[in-house]
Amino acid sequence: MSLEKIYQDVIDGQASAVEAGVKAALAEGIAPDDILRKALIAAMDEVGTRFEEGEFFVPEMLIAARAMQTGLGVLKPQLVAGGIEAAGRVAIGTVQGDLHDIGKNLVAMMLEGAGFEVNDLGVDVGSDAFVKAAQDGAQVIGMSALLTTTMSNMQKTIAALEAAGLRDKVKVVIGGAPVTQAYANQIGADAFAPDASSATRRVRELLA
Ligand code: B12
Repeated sequence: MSLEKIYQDVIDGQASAVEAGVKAALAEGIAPDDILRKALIAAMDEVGTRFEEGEFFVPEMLIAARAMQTGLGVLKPQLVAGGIEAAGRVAIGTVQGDLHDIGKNLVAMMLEGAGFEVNDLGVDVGSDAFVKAAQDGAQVIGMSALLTTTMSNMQKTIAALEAAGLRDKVKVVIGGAPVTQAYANQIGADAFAPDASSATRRVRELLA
């Protein structure tokens, strides 16, 4: 099974072909990380480019995203294998107004794989729900945003944590395509990570 075939099937939104392709690639011994990066994530990048260029519209983006999620589902056991000790408690969600969850799900999976207990709050998560998660014992709050228009809701959550007297009790890590280290500094987040594997590293560092 070639990675190019899986890549193309994601772009074409062929979920069952992606499922079969990922299974075949794993059976052939192709590294899960290569399948993830070179086929699934690379395809979503291409979908984003086509959307920007006006070649793809929301429906195409949506069916490609479904195909990607199907592939991720097959990879999940491989990505989370090996986690044993409870390394800490993380609550993660996509901020209010934002429905993108593929990246957030991937970060959640990698954290689980690294032994963290993950409370996935889902998408369109308001400040109150993040505050509640911190009150319920999360040591780290992870926020994802894919839209420049929803990024500012990260800052709102940080303000809400401060208002609830919780800011010094939890660490805040942020990510998502438009988010940068500079933005994290600007809003007073404790860490930023550009991808799921570095997210795990950063969360480990925060709790060390
Ligand atoms: C798939 C997709 C969709 C799907 C989402 C399906 C789903 N279940 O997630 C659908 C079709 C629903 C969608 C809708 C929209 N989308 Co859209 N979408 C995308 C697309 C193509 C891919 C995103 C993706 O999944 N990437 C793959 C994952 C793995 O990458 P990632 O999310 O960046 O995550 C990684 C890192 O960022 C990081 N990370 C992510 N989260 C976190 C969290 C933490 C704590 C940490 C540490 C790290 C981290 O780690 C992840 C793994 O490595 C992007 C283009 C792109 N290249 O980003 C556009 C894009 C994000 N969408 C865009 C737009 C405009 C929209 C819409 C407004 C379109 C419309 N007119 O309706 C709507 C908004 C809906 C809403 N309210 O949220 C724009 C945003 C432009 C902007 N600057 O704001 C983009 C960039 C496309 C473009 N090039 O124009 N979209």
